Amino acid sequence: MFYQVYPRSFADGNGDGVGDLDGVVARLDYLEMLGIDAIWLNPVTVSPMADHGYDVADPRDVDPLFGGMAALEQLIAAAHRRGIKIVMDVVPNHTSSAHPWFQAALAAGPGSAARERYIFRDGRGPGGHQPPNNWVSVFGGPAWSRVVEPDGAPGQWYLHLFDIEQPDLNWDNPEVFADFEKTLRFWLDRGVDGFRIDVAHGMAKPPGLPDMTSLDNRLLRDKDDDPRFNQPHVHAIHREIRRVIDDYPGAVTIGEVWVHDNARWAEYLRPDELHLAFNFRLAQAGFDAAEIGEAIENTLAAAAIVGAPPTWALANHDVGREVTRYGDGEVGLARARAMALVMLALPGAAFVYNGQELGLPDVQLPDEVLQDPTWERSGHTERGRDGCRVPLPWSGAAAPFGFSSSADTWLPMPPQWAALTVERQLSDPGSTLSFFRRALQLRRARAEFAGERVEWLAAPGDALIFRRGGLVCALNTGEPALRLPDRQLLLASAPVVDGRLPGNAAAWLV
Ligand code: TEU
Repeated sequence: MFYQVYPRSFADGNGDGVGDLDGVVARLDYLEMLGIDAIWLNPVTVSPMADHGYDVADPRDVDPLFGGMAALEQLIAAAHRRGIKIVMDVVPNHTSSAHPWFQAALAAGPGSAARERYIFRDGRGPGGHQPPNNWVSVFGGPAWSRVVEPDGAPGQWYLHLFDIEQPDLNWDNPEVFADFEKTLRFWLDRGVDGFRIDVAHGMAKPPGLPDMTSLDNRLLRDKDDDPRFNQPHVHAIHREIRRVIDDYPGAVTIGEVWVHDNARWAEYLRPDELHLAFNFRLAQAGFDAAEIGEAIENTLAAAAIVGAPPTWALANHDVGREVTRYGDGEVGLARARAMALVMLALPGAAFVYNGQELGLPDVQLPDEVLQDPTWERSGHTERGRDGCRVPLPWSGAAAPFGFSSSADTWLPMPPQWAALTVERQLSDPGSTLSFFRRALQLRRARAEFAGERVEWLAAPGDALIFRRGGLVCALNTGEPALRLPDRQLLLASAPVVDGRLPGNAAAWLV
């Protein structure tokens, strides 16, 4: 059970309106009470925060915004005392443009060794005015920006698959891995238990950087025919990473692998590559029995190719919150609770995104507060990911709901969240938080939650019933109530009357 902490939004310890590591330490009792095994921390390393930490200027130090190195050391120690592991985010595909390497590359000019650490190319056409190829940035606009050379002349172009301030590293240069190895060892030596590897299907670029053949909407998504990602020689990089990780028994790697074809996705999980990889199918499925069944089957099948444990997530800081995806309001929340039971019944590793246990929805934010680079880069056509990153409500009746001592939180918190605070929900046995606590407790304690196999039982078209070990999970996505199998009810996401499960609900039976 991983719990994803988005550090900007979890809890603010120093009252600057942005969450930090002291805030996480202060809330460890809460996480312990939830019964999690590990925290995945989104990036806390030194960053100008153009992409909220995914633009790393120093991968071996903690940003002062989050409390600096001392705060992380304290968190590691305090979490370990509670038996909670800490997984950090590492970002090998790119650095920040403020990284000393990139600054040196700008200063050194074309043909220099410093430029060889990134992907600099001359432009095409007269005067080199056209970018080197037609690649687009995941956040919108071209994936190339032109620099001004030290002599003041318009110069070369550099590749950035994400923001302008996130130049892609040149992984064909051995210095790049050598430095990444230093980073991995640096954190492992300080007691970190593993890494979530950002854009783990990136890094390797195809020889000659051929044009993309299809330019249909690739904002915040890609497809398998895309030359920007999933190049075969990325696997050599993962094997090198694994050699380092194997020096630290028990350490784990979790790759962010946006590869849709099962066979190609599974390649990342071969015995000498990653331990785990995110599979986003469940997060992409609508609230529809057939779609959900298909996503589960597919995820299990993909992991089975290499005998790796499957992973499950309904939300994260990129894809948005499932309450909203399932229709928002009461219906969205009911469905999200149902899907929590489905996810937590399945074998493998489950990821809960902070606030999911409170049933938080995405927030419709006004234009003027948006911060995700996607908003600007897409020419204000894509609002970006801020709506799922609003700070967590802890207590009290008005914003900032105990998140911070400052009312000026980095994103505004909606007044309706008074009903969703941790404090309110802890005192209400019918709350989403109480429901999650119970579900997580059962998942940990009950012997029925065992076994790698999922067996499908007969169910009507708008329902799913599966057995895993001694547990049966039933999901009703339709309107009519579903007659549950004749077993003992362990937990349901909505009241079960006379053995009948209402629509938009799920149940666990033993
Ligand atoms: O995400 C990568 C990302 O943007 C994916 O959502 C994208 O759809 C995919 O890579 C396309 O293949 C990670 C982080 O989770 C995200 O927050 C960062 O903004 C991004 O990398 C850049 O570091």
